[in-house]
Amino acid sequence: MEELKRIAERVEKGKHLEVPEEVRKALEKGIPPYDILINGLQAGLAAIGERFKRDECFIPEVLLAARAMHAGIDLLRPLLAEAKTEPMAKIVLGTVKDDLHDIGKNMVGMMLEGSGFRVIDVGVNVPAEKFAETIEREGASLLAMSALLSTTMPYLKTTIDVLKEKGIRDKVKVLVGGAPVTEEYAMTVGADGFAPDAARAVDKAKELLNIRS
Ligand code: B1M
Repeated sequence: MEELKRIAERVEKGKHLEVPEEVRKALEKGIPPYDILINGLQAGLAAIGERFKRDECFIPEVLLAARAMHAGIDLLRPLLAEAKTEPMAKIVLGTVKDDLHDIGKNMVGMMLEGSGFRVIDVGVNVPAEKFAETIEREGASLLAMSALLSTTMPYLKTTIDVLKEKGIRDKVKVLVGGAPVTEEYAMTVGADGFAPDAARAVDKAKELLNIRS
């Protein structure tokens, strides 16, 4: 559909002022909000995500696309809530204790949300207990943790150990990432998965939760 294609293109190009206008036009044409979300906004973000994976664009372009997508989601959110659209799964996201870096985490969050997940972002400098409490309270099925410093990486394991102590480790998948984290390290701390960037974090989350897209 022409309207959805235009929305996807505007998102991909990071046109955050044009996206709401295009979304409004699509709504006026009677296109359902969920279609606009999936085949317009998400399609645009997925396209830039794929280009990012192939090293065909850079982080600022992904951030601009994510911002443009959010400008569209802001318009759709009340309509989607009315339609009781169920999000795919709940994800608790945060940067580990003693670590204040949040740019990469925010990118991961925006990409996950843009892909239909409900993201509960608990921020930066997050103690293990707070991760655990939020997972339990929200009934989340995935914990996504960022660590950006070699000194805070071990806290990924600390958090996973606390989940075990509280008896909730088996109820949640754990995905980790951040510049110093590697696949091998992720496995040694007992995570279920690792992703090197925000686009691949979405793929990995879907894989861990057996969601086909
Ligand atoms: Co800091 N910092 N910093 N810093 N900082 C780094 C990370 C560093 C590499 C700089 C350097 O020395 N070259 C270095 C870490 C060295 C190390 O430990 N290996 C460092 C240091 C040492 C520090 C301080 C200790 C400096 C000091 O005070 N002496 C201090 C620590 C503060 C603290 O956290 N307690 C500090 C502070 C800061 C600022 C506050 C000034 C600021 C953060 C602002 C903010 O985030 N709001 C800052 C910044 C901006 C950086 C650099 C320049 C950029 C980080 C960034 O945002 N990158 C960084 C150097 C660099 O990378 N060039 C540096 C862009 C972002 C999109 O990438 O976060 O890697 P990234 O996210 C990627 C992937 O890692 C992945 O997806 C994203 C891309 O798609 N990813 C995930 C991230 N989380 C994921 C989760 C997933 C999956 C993938 O699944 C859940």
